[in-house]
Amino acid sequence: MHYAVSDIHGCYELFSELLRKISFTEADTLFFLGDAADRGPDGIRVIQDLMDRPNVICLLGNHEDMFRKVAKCHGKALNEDEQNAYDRTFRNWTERNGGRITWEAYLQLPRPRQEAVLAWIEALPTFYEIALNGRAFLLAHAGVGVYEPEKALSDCVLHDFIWERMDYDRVYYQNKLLVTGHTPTFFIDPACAGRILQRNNHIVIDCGAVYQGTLGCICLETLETFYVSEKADHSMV
Ligand SMILES: [Mn+2]
Repeated sequence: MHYAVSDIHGCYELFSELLRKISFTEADTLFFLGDAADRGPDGIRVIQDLMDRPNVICLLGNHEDMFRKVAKCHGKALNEDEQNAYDRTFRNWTERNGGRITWEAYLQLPRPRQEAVLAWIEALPTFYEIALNGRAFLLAHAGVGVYEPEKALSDCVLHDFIWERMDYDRVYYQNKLLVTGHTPTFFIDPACAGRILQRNNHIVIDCGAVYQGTLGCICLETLETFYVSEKADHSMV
């Protein structure tokens, strides 16, 4: 079976529990839609777990993008413009997006492992298309950006795939299901808090694990949903 999960945000224990819940084996494939780390406690552990699994296909999230921008330039000689851009990204990531805990854990890794993590992030694709059981899926961390009729994938820029909020009231593609994370479903519709949202050919799978303690997952063949929850809420870091 093929499953999709996103926005683990360092919740390693929840992720492990989810894999047990779906009885994930080497015969299955998991799509991970980005934002493995930040805010939650064990981001580097989540990333290394994902790296070590041959049957997990990971996509780039905005948090991986901030991470790579910082890690790539760290310790390098930068000119003034590069230094300013680095400082801005570093502050945005570590102060506003919960990246400090990830960065500190990354710096504890042996150098070759740091390089392997960075190389893994650099190789992440921004979207993935697959057809299963007669349904076409387009998977991306945030989506394909602001709705425009006839907008082609080739018209999308990086920001669309990893940052932009989509319009979930609109059908973007008549014959394709858009599977995305990035925006917790409670933010789109409070009635969907902690649940995967399916409407208008959107499947939004970020159940806000790091905010509300529920990690969701969907089987793409059956559209069956699975959830694991913590007892206590996480506080935002
Ligand atoms: Mn995101």
